[in-house]
Amino acid sequence: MKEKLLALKEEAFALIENTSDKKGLQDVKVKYLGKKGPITEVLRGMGKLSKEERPVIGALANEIRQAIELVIEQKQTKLQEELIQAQLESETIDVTLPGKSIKTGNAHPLTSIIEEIEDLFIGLGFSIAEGPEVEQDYYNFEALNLPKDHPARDMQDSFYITNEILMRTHTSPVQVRAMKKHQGEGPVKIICPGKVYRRDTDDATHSHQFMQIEGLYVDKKVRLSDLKGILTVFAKKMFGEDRDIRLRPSFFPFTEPSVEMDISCFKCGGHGCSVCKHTGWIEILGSGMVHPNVLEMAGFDSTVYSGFAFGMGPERIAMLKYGIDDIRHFYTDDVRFLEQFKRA
Ligand code: 2NL
Repeated sequence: MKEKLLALKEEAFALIENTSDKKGLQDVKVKYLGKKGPITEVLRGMGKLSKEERPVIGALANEIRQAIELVIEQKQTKLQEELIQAQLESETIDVTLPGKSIKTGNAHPLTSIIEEIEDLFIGLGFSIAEGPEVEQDYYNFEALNLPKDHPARDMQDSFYITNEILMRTHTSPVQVRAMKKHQGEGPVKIICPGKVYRRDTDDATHSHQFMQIEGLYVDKKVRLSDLKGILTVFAKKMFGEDRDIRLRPSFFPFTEPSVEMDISCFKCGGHGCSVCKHTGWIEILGSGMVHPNVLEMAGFDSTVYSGFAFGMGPERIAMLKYGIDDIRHFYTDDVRFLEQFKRA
């Protein structure tokens, strides 16, 4: 009997040792310790044993039962630990792997350029003014010294809604409206960014809809030298501190005198290259002293007040700055173009 019990113990131990899952352990437990198992059977058959044998075999059977229970428990703990370990290993995160980047959009290059110019002029004491894109003939032309049937209107062929209403051809009407609001009292110091429209055929350098930023400073004793100073700061901030500027005589119906502003070439420094067409200079904007007729029509006494105004095309500035060869890139929304202007 004793040998049989010891053999059972060895058999159970070996089975437990070779079991690799919970289910298997449960099976072993039922097989050896269950109600119909061999140990229970031994205990049940105790009655047949002699008085001397009974306590010895009983104790041994209980001892073996406890030993098997303990070994099962230990194996169970071991299996559980192995399971957790395997899980930890399989779910390890490699923190050195590159992360999944989130696809983000970016500002349109024209938006960036306009915001850069706005910030620059805000720093010089200008405010931003906006106005309607569908405009009256009066604000777009007449108040700017461009009477009906004046030949200079041909420079800005327009989209008319009616005889008196059109898509604005420049942002100047916003400035006229601002001056009128001031009721003859200076200073007026604004920049006006926005969309403008002209009846042009689209090509690499023309678009029927484009952007403009105009600036206006009206006060007592504003002079051409003030304009030159402001434009010099603008040129240096926008195209580099080494830039020089030059003013060339020009004509606009709403300014007198009128000047074009060039900057020294930022590519070659003025020696001559393909960017400046071997002249050393790049044309940036048009400007001048506000025509007395324009001041008067807007309610300012032109013998007391004077002012300067300038107008530029953000497309041209962006094309120069980023080396873009076709204005249509700004308006055809090809992401391969737009994605190149993500700000760092
Ligand atoms: C250009 C030239 C210019 C102005 C715009 C202006 C506005 C008022 C009065 C006088 Cl209210 N002038 N604007 C003056 C000179 C030039 O723009 O070539 N822009 C792209």
